[in-house]
This record gives sequence, C-alpha cells and structure tokens, in this order.
Amino acid sequence: MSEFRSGFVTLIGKPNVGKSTLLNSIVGRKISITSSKPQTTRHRILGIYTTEQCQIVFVDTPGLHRPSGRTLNRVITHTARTSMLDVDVIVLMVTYAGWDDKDRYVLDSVRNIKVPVVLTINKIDQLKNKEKLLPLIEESSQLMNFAEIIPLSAKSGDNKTALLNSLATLLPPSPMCFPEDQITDRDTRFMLSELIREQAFRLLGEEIPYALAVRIAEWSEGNPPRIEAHIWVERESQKGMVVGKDGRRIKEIGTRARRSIEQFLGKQVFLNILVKVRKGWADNQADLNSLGYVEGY
Ligand SMILES: Nc1nc2c(ncn2[C@@H]2O[C@H](COP(=O)(O)OP(=O)(O)OP(=O)(O)O)[C@@H](O)[C@H]2O)c(=O)[nH]1
Ligand SMILES: [Mg+2]
Repeated sequence: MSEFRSGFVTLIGKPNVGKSTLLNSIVGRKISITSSKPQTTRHRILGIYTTEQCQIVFVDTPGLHRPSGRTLNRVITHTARTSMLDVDVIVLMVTYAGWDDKDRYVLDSVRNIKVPVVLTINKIDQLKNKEKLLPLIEESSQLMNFAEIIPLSAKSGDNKTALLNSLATLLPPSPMCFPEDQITDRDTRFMLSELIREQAFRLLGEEIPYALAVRIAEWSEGNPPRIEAHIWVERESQKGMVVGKDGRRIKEIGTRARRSIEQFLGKQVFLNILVKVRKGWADNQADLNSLGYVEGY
C-alpha cells in the first residue's frame, strides 16, 4: 500500500457559494451552519475526513469579501485570509454561474500563495445542460494555473469523490494530525450557539442577520439538558423583528433550533431563548471575544 497522506485544505470563495455545505457533506455530519444569506460562516471551523489512505483536514472559512468598517467584519475577513496560510492545498469555490467581480477578488487573494489551488465549480445540480460547463472550464484555466478544475454539487454529492481523490494525491506523505474518529475541532457549546444562529439566519429577513449573535448563557447536563441562549441584536427595532408578532417568530426559531440541537446531540433538550439588545456588540472587542470571535480563529 502507498504511504499515508495527510494535511490541511482551506475552502475559500465568496459568500454563499456552498463551502460549508461541501464540508458537511464530506464529513457526513453538520458541523458548519449554512443558509441562503451571505456571510453565514463567521468562524474558522475544521472538518476532518479520515480514510485508510489519508486524513484531509478541511478548514471552512467565512466567505471572503472586501472588508467594511465594522470590527466584526474586520475580524471575519482576517480569519478568512489567515486560514490560507500554512495549508497544503487551497480549494477555491465558484458556481456554474461563472466569474463575477467578487470571485475575482477572491482569486486575486490566492494568486501569490505558493500552494496548489484546486478550483471547484459548485451547484451543478442546478445546471440542466452540463455542456455549458465547458466554456467556463476553459475560461477558468486561462485565469490561473489550477492544479485541477472539478465541477461538483455540494448538495447532491455529485463528483465529491473526484475532489477527495484529487486532494489526497496533493497532500504530503505524513501521519495523522487528529485521532481517526475526530470530525471537528469545535466543542458542543460552540455547536449549540451556531445551530441557533443558523435558524435565526434562515428565518429572518436580509437585514437582521449581520446585527445578530448567539451566546449560550447556561447549559446544564440534566435529563433533559437545559440550555439558555441569548440572541443579541443591536437595536430595539431589531429585537421586535426577531421576536415577531405575538412572539411567533422567536417561537419558530426556538422550535427549529431545538429540533436541530436534538438531532445533533441525539437526545431531547429544553431550550429557552431570550432576545437582548446589546448596543454596538459588533464593534466592541470584549463582546466579540466573549462570542468567540478571535482574529485568525
Ligand atoms: N442547489 C445547490 N445549492 C447549494 C449547493 N451548495 C450549497 N447550496 C446552497 O447555497 C446556499 C449557501 O450555502 P453555504 O454552504 O452556506 O455557503 P457558504 O459558501 O458556506 O457561505 P458563507 O458561509 O456565507 O460564506 C445554501 O442555501 C445552500 O443550501 C449545491 O451544490 N447545489
Ligand atoms: Mg459557510
């Protein structure tokens, strides 16, 4: 048998292309939340895929985009950028819709990095005529010397194996970095807050998610475990929108988040969510630290 290979692979791309969906599909479990809103991922999250022949440690990153003035935004962008350092391979993701300015911005940020870059063209399940990919592949190959160009569907899993095989050959011979049964570096408390944020992102309109964070205030191991979570927003008006008419929206967020947490933990839980106005949290370093937004991590 050939030598065992292992290493780190960073997933990058503009917001909303499907990076986290691919990560979850590869490790076979939801470890990184997804939604149709851009900038769903805010942290660097590891997803570890281990077989008899290789261990690929995927680094999911926040969608890379031009930073705006807010501290949260700066921290998130910094996290995405530093996640490209010290890795063995970069997987750059675009969609079948082709290269726009945002994709090109991401491309420019990997140009001077001296590791192989694999291009994935995602969401091909939405493309009826697959021949339309040929001109895009041709155009892409002119933009940069990619190690490989792989059209795939993170959602259906179509061609995922081609990506995994290609990555395995690009990694150096090396022993495992993580135990073979470990799939992420994140702990349960982090996952609980993310699963709540996921439902809030999914159920709220476009404007609120960026002003919203989730903090687990209490988590006691009983039967069932009791979880008290706080959703932070920046203004009273936003609180109103999260709570909804007669509290209907927060109830729906709570019900869906509870189900998703129960699926994750494999047991029933009691979940209580309170919505709190915390002015300026996204610009306050101490608040950001308490939420786990640490630069580069
Ligand atoms: N049809 C289709 N939809 C997909 C596919 N991959 C992802 N999506 C959808 O695209 C949206 C964004 O997916 P995410 O995985 O959250 O995207 P992301 O790149 O991680 O986004 P950020 O974390 O915001 O940077 C979600 O609604 C996914 O369900 C795919 O292969 N096919
Ligand atoms: Mg993501």
